[in-house]
Amino acid sequence: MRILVLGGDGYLGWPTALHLSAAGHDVAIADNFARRGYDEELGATSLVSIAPLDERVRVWQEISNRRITSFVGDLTDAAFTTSLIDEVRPETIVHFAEQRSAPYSMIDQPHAVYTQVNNVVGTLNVLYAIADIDPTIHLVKLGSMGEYGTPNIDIEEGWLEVTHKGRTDTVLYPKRPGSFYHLSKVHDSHNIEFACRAWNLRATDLNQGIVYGQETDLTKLDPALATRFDYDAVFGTVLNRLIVQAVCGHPLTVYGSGHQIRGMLDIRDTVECIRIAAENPAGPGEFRVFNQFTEQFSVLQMAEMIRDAYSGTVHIAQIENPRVEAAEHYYNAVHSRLMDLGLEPHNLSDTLINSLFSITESNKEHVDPGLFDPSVRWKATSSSVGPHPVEATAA
Ligand code: NAD
Ligand code: USQ
Repeated sequence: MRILVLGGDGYLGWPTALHLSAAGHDVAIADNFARRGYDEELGATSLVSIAPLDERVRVWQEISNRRITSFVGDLTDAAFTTSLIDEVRPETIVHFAEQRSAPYSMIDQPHAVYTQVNNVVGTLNVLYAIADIDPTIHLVKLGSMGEYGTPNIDIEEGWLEVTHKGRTDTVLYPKRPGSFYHLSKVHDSHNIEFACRAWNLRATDLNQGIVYGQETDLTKLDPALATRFDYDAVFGTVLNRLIVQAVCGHPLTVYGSGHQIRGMLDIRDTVECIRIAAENPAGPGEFRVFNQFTEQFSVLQMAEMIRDAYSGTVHIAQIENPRVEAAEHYYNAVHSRLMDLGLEPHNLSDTLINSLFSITESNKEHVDPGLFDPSVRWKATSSSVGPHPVEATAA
């Protein structure tokens, strides 16, 4: 099928575009390079160097003889979004294209506003373009497990049956997320569910857990196909960060008790989940929610697994938590729908952890230890300096 990957230059969007292209789909991608701009703003870079988008696409075509068409533009520009979807005429849109860091959204007022405008307006523009151009397009939207927060009851897949004063209804699962970024995903989910109800659109909201890993079979084929590997305190996700810290001899930055539990998945499972969701579309008018993670761990458990797997000495530091989040909580999230559709998960193992150790070892001289300690606190600040994503230039 024809698939448009929005955010196709990102950590997950690029390997997903490769995976879908290799599976025989006709893939186009769009991106505004905002993620490369946050690097400039924060003075951080991916530990593994990443090629410009035009080079990535060219090398993939040389290796696979398959073409990925690329477009450069901003989804918050409604005219761009509409003309993009009109030109590509996809059967499926996979939407990764959002500001995705919780700490970035909590830097100050301009970053919170930027995050919510970028994410909510971009998604609204996509919904309007689908409704105007072709309501049969299946939207596969990346949401987040963090939308749910840490409720004291089991987390269901998107919907909850509630009996109240003797009457029963099925309602969207109540959300209590922990950052303005995660809240942007909740707002998206509500907007998408409404668009399915009002305009008969079809959508799959993938409430994804925290992704770890840096390689898929396809990104390994050539250095120009590599995806990002972030370890800084704003964009690095927890397991990737702790691995780089272990190799560099820095104490592992466990925030607080480390008893926070999160759903996790391997990047190889992310790309496969997207393929499965795309090839098994939601029905007309259906707002479908899958919880996309494979295992759950506490942060401390992850730190201990890394310490036990590493050949050198690893010190675990339980530092003051810069975030506002529950330290001790119940966590039991249903995640069966992707397995029912055939996902065969890669569980976190010493083999995977060791492969991340060796990726880090080979790039160790580029690590900036100044990026390890948390730089953003969840207290309210208002500053006049806002985000400045790089200018979009033609790919
Ligand atoms: P990423 O920042 O690496 O990729 C997002 C891409 O979207 C970037 O290339 C960025 O330039 C682009 N983008 C952002 N705003 C845009 C706009 N307005 N117009 C066009 N392009 C825009 O992030 P990622 O880690 O690949 O995450 C992809 C998606 O998956 C995000 O929606 C994120 O919230 C979600 N997600 C990620 C994780 C994770 O652990 N990385 C976990 C759960 C969910
Ligand atoms: N944490 C530490 N030490 C660190 C970094 C993080 O203890 O050095 C803790 C945090 O306090 C938090 C947990 O680890 O409790 C996860 O933090 P994270 O930065 O890995 O993940 P998070 O902020 O939740 O965001 C990431 C992605 C986001 C995605 C989300 C999935 O950046 O795009 O939506 O994971 S989920 O967590 O399921 O919402």
